[in-house]
Amino acid sequence: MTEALLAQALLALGGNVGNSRAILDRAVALLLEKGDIVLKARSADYLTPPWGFKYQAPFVNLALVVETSLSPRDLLERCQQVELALGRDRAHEKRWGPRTADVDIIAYGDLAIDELGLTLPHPRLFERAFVLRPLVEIAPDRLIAGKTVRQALSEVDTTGIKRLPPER
Ligand code: A4P
Ligand code: MG
Repeated sequence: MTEALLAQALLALGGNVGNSRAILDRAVALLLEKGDIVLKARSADYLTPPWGFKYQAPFVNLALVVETSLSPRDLLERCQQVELALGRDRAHEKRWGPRTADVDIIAYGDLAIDELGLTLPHPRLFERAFVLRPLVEIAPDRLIAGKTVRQALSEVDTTGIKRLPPER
């Protein structure tokens, strides 16, 4: 019997419309539902000041380490299916504006690709404390483009980011 090859991937989730913690919990459950994405670690939830477009509500962000038998494209498609299932409406949202659930692939193994619709590692990762702060909790020594998550975090401004206590 041949086993499907598993890749380690890092996912970043965020949202600022509705009950974001409940919505992101649901997003995690939906990602794992089919069994081809296996959770290895989940960060706490963080409350983060809006990045990019500043005049909007704070976000809730979290990060996941997963293993998956899905290809990078299939993983992206799954992430987008989950966004849609949770009511994300790409047609009516502005870039970097409010959204119910955003699921980004931060890294997939050590793959570096820059294709239409999929860039890995995520192109804006090193500018985003809202990605790096949750991620350092679960993958501090993970190398992304030659840099550890810990080192990348030390180079961004984490002002205003708050770790949220567990809800239950
Ligand atoms: N895409 C390419 N590479 C990837 C990848 N590695 N992972 C493409 C996921 N998607 C990737 O995505 C636009 C397109 O990127 C997708 O169709 C996919 O094919 P999008 O989610 O609509 O992104 P966007 O809003 O246009 O831009 P970007 O930079 O991905 O922004 P985000 O991350 O979606 O920004 N502030 C805080 N504090 N926390 C947040 O979570 N999020 C946003 C939204 C803005 N400000 C925020 C936060
Ligand atoms: Mg996205």
